[in-house]
Amino acid sequence: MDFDLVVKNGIIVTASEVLQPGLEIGIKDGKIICIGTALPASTSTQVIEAEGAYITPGGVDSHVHLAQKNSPTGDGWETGSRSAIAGGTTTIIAFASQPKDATSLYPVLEDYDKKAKDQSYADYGYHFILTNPTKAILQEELPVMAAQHGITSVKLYMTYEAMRVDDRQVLDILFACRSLGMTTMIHAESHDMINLIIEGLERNKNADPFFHAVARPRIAEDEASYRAISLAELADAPMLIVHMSSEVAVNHVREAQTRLLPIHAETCPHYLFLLSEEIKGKSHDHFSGAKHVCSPPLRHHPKDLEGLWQSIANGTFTTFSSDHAPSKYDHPGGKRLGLVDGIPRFTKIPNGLPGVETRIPLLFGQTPACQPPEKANLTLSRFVQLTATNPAKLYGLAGRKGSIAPGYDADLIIWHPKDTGAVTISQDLMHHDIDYTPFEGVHVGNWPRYTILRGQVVWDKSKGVVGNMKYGQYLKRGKGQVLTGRIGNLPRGMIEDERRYWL
Ligand code: DUC
Ligand code: ZN
Ligand code: ZN
Ligand code: ZN
Repeated sequence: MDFDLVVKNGIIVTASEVLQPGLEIGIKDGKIICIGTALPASTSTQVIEAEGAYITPGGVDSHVHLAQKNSPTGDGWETGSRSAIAGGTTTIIAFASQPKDATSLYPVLEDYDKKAKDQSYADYGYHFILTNPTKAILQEELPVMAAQHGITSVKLYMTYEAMRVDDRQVLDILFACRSLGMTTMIHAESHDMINLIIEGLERNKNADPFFHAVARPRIAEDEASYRAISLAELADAPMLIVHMSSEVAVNHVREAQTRLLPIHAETCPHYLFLLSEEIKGKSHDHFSGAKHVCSPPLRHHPKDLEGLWQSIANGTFTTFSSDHAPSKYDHPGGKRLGLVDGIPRFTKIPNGLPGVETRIPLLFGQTPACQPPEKANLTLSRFVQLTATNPAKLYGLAGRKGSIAPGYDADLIIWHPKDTGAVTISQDLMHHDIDYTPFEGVHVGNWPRYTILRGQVVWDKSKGVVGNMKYGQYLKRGKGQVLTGRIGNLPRGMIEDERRYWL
């Protein structure tokens, strides 16, 4: 076999093991052909010597917002995907968002296809955000979207007037998705609790960015998460609760998993590394807390972080995604959204942070590859599960993305050998089209030396982005797998016994 690329002598890490040092990965036509020793190299074979380096699967970021109309100064596909590969992510699943007045998903798909085609450095797919789930969409369009276009997941919002669906609509969607083998993602926060608090804050003229965190307390997430799980249990359908930030809410998920329900949880770097003090603003710029406004908000206490780190380590979280949902701080024309005539109005600040580039290095920094073992409670295999293997399986990319094995796409991160490659995150190093990073000044113990997508080096830390914007391919995804609990015939008593009377 004449390989196109052989990666030699690294330490290969998969979701289940850390392989012995010294193995070689043979790659041809973008695929991993074999893992072995003394692989032949011809004059046309590119060889990468990776002695002392860990090799992990290219990252799969299953929660990325690009080119959405509700964030006009956010990243588009070119800059968002460029930022992804610079941080080790080779696959992004972004959102195609249904406007509330759209009664068909076809124009929505066409619109996003236009924005993404030939503009992506990374391989990509979409989840639909459903805001208006008509009968025709659920019964006629979703089956076609799944079978022909490979879109096998949807996201729903329980809050935001412009996007939210009510509990009955959530149920209708869950039943439709269940029969199609689609995964439902849900943003779980109590709309009514949040609205009531915002009314009170406005009455009392509490409008600084920090009050965003006051308006969305943990209990709003806890209640909505439990409600979402209950709706999924009634429908007996898989669900992933996105961007979880509350330990109590995550405990609801864990309890559901213990009962073998197909409930998954996702968290994001900002909830693990940042606290709400970031939203308070700096003395030189009173409004700068706007840079850290996201929903759910950053939480108040170090104890909040501890609970989430435990759930990272113990397997409650299935995925660790960026929720890259940025807007510029200084908008073109000198405007800052959320400053109205110079006065802060936190309800007008766009929600979401940039993070597609920093996601993987931040988590890798918590593994024994970077930290002394007693400090790092995250194994290298767990890092791989969270950043690549699990999102690939959950969203229908198993067998192709998210692992290092024969037959898989040759998507790899090659890390610097231990004790080299450390970086202090700063805006100067970023490849997004946003004017700040919320992780400014955070130290990470390593950074990808190379990112490889389908056998091509697309990021070389000594040169920068060396990939091509037209190289990213659209991914038609298959049915997702349930990674926690199981689906069908659940030993749950009442609901299970009685369902036959009404289904
Ligand atoms: N939900 C997201 O998924 N991203 C950003 C903001 C939000 O509310
Ligand atoms: Zn959300
Ligand atoms: Zn103020
Ligand atoms: Zn999001």
